[in-house]
Amino acid sequence: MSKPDLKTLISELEGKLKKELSSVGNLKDLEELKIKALGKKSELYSILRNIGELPPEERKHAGESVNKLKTILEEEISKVESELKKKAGAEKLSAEAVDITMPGDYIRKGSLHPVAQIMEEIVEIFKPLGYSVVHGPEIEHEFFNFDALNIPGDHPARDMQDTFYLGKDTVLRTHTSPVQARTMMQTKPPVRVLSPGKVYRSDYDVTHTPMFHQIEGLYVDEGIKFSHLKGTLLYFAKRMFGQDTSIRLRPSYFSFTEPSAEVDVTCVACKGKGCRICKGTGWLEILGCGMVNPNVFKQVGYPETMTGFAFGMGLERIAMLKYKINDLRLFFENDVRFLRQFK
Ligand code: 2NM
Repeated sequence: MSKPDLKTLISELEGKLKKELSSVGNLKDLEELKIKALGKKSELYSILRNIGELPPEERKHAGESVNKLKTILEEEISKVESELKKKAGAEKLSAEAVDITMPGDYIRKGSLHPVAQIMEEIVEIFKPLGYSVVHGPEIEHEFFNFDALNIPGDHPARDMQDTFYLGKDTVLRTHTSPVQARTMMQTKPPVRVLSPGKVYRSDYDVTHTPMFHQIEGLYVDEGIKFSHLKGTLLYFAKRMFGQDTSIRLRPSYFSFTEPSAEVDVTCVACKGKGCRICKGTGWLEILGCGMVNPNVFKQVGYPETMTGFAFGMGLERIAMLKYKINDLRLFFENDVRFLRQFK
């Protein structure tokens, strides 16, 4: 049998490779075929290499036919490649598709801490009376925490036992009244402000924590009387604990107010009949208050004729009464099972 001529060889190779190409089903197999058809070890390449052995007049034609086949194969392969890529892309898309008819992931919403909720609630109650909120530093100078508030140097409240001293004359504020002293020094009356925030006292047992929250109110103008204080507090108590709530004032003492009083509300548990919670009295203490002591006005540079009232309360205590919580420590443990009840 004579050696097949080049033309036959090429057309057989073309037929064979095209057939193989038509049965390739994925990009990996295509890559293998590409190497087999066009690589250094391919039949096509070996034909090309042997062209040098042909008689010179046949070489040109042979070279052209091999190159023509090479171009055809490259084109066919790239056509198949782009089809396979398209197919693979579509498969990937449908595999990754989101089923929008499935129920969504449940995203748990957070909520404010009950003490923060009480704080906001009190601010909202006083807003319609014209009060605005003021803030101040938690690290306070002795002057604002004590002197400006008519608490003298030898007063027991200034003792290391009750107050966290950070330096000779800097303290962690023991109440939010220094914010009000600062406000008075910065603004001319009338002044109507609320100062909510953290306060610190060196005290730690079942009913006391070294940090707790207070809100204090201050109303200063000419002609402010004790009756304004009483009316304001009754309005507050009814909004906070219900319209059927009454208040009772008992005389008390604070160095920054004169006269001073402690305020009780109708017991939230028994509505005044007397129970274990109010120790049979029908009343629960909620805050302290009084007419601002003229010595305070003097300290902040207000005229002698100025009048005003102030009040202050512990937010944890109000939250405990309102939500009927029996253990102060629950506010500080941040157990989500407790906190989730205040959504
Ligand atoms: C209270 C009770 C009574 C009070 C006094 C002042 C200021 F700055 F005007 F002097 N601010 N807050 C005050 C008065 C606070 O808390 C139980």
